[in-house]
Amino acid sequence: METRPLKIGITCFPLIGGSGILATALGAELATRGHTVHFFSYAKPVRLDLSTPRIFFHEVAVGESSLFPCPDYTLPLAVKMAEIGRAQGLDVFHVHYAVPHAIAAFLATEMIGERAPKIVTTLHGTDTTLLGPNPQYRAAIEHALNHSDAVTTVSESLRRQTQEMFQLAREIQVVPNFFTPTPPTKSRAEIRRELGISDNEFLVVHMSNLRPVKRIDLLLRVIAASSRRDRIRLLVLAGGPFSPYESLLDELKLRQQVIVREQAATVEDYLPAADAGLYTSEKESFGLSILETMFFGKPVVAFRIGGIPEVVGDAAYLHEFEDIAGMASSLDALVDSPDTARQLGERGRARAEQYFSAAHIVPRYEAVYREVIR
Ligand code: GMT
Repeated sequence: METRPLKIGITCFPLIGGSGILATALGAELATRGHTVHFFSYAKPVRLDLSTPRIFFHEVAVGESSLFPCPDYTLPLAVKMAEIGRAQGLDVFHVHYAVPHAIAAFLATEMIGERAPKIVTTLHGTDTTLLGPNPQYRAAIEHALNHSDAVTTVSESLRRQTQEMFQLAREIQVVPNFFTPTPPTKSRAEIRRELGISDNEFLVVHMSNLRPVKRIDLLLRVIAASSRRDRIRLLVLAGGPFSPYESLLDELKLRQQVIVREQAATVEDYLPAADAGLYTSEKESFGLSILETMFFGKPVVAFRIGGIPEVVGDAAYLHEFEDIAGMASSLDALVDSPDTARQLGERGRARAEQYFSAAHIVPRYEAVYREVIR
């Protein structure tokens, strides 16, 4: 198999969300391994460092025309991907999400014609769980998947759901997500001091974009149900507005317990201060935030849904969806026994390093690329 460095186009969403974060980290890892990576998005992905050698970013302006009923992104994206794909002789378009990215990649390769880049589509969840059942999108997603040269999902659970949802005449490979923690810039004590957390308080962290699927209502109810609630503080690192949950804070009398930091891009600056992670999503194809929490050796409490069991194995406390009392008693157990918390956290860290490090996962994507261009 040839081993020359590849030219890879990565198309992703730029916001704080697992898929964009994963795509950005993947691009950075690929570049350090000698490949050239061209990012396409409507804004610079939040964690993208443009000073990294061999990384380029192509901003795509959303199309506005008085002829259209609403702005259009897919066609300008396809045009930009075709232009750069042709000019740079890209080998692969690795698109994160079928809608609209794989559709744009399909159009771009049609425009380029012969020698067009191969298409690798990675599904992160929503294409299958939210858009798949929607008849306005389903056939387009199916078409984009069937016309990709390879399709990957981030968990076995999502692979199964995708096969059930669509008529696919193709294999799907599972390539799980990875994470590389960067060294924190502040000590645990410093961060706790800044957050106003005292030594005998137990800091629970939750990181997400707060979409409805993250079930922030349940998150707050678990804290409220804990018999150790007076010793618990909850830090929400929010990739979206917290305002819809303010009234619930008052209803549950949790205002003193909850600290919210909106748009916190660098989780490393907070995770060392935490004692546990709490995740209450009703759907989660992987749970990159959970993996990030594990990498910092913090025990995780979550629901047994989607891809979460594949990520945590036996290194977390998992409960049936909506078992608030069960989750609260797991939190209590961690508050009461720092040794248990430490051991569970260390087991999670070991599992994260063993199965979900860049060294383990990035070569699997490289193998997918080599396979499709072979
Ligand atoms: O979960 C979100 O709201 C964001 C979304 C995204 O695209 O960034 O996350 C999805 O992709 C992540 C990275 O693969 C996964 O860790 C998340 O589990 C997945 N979200 C869902 O399936 C709801």
